[in-house]
Amino acid sequence: MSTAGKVIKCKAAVLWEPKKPFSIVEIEVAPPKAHEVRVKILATGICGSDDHIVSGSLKVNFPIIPGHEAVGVVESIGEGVTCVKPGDKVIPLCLPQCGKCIPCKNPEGNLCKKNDFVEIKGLMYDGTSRFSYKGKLVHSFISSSTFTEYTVLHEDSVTKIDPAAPPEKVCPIGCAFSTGYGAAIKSAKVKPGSSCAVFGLGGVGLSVVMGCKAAGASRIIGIDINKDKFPLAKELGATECVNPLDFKKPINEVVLDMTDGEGVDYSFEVIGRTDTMIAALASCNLNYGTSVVVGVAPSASEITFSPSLLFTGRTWKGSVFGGLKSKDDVPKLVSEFMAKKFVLDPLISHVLPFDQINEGFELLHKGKSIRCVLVF
Ligand code: PAD
Ligand code: ZN
Ligand code: ZN
Repeated sequence: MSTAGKVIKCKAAVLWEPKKPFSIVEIEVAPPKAHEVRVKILATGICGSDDHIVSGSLKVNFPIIPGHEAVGVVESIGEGVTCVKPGDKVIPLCLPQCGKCIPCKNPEGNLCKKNDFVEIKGLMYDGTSRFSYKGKLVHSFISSSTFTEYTVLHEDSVTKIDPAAPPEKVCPIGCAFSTGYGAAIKSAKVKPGSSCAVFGLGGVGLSVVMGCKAAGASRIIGIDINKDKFPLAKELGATECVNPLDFKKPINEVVLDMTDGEGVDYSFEVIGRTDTMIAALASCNLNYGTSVVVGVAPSASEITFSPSLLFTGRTWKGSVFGGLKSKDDVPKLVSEFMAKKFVLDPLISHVLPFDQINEGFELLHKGKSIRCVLVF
């Protein structure tokens, strides 16, 4: 029996407040309105950004259904949707691409005006939600919400992918991989033969390492306080790894020592801490170095730093979704993965049934997982 046009009751992991476990409850998912798409989620990864909601460092509206790195299949479409049809395999886009706004039209831009990144409202474009629990509104997260059996996306926030792509393997393309790989290739434009330092070797940081390697960097220094991350970082392209806890001096001085006082050509902060953002900046060459902020710092945080860090010529920039155009680039990356141009398997450390979402977050907190993928 078709579910199109009807409310679907399904399981979802709802967070009622920060610092509490998810509760798996039966929610109601309204049918898609015009230009919206209802998607059945097949697999979803747990990202550091989801954990920022759990820890309370990211300001969002509660109750909320987090999750934004996933693969699903279109269940039904609203009026006027032409980009996908029921049965299509898709990746939800946490960063939309409407194709019409100024950043979308600018070849260097990707922060579509329809984004829910800058001020996270957790609502559809019309200011309502398609999720409810016992009549109470439940918010979505960055245009996606994938910790649920069914979600509703605006057509700007969904892209069709190769139907043969294995869901639990390609879901990191929905966030971690695109963010990290793009940060190296598109945002930093890492050059062949250059040196790089990657602060934080989680799913996103390891994807930066892969991007630096693909761009031809000759030296890639991996930095993490959890040395268990080092073997995989080396397998994926890090030429050496250092643990800041092993040194008495600040990590940026360690990086300078490792590079004859010059610093690296490119550094990346992929943790989400203000102190490591400054350390990453100070680790790159004082004249022509570029430092890219990928990590999401706590909502209320601010940075104080000496302007001399920039005065000498450094470039300091941020990168959202790796600077990529989500709707255009995600299907291309899936095709490249299918053509074996890069690997994703090493990023997926655990696959768990959706019901074990709290165990998945525990693995992340204990530093044991890279990407834990939840399957339905
Ligand atoms: P993760 O928690 O898997 O990885 C973070 C890593 O940082 C872990 O390996 C930690 O051990 C390490 N770490 C923690 N503290 C320190 C420290 N003081 N010094 C060195 N290493 C440390 O997270 P992730 O890889 O999923 O995400 C990383 C960040 O990227 C996080 O802040 C997330 O919100 C952000 C992100 N940004 C975008 C974007 O578009 N800019 C997209 C996705 C994720
Ligand atoms: Zn993410
Ligand atoms: Zn746009």
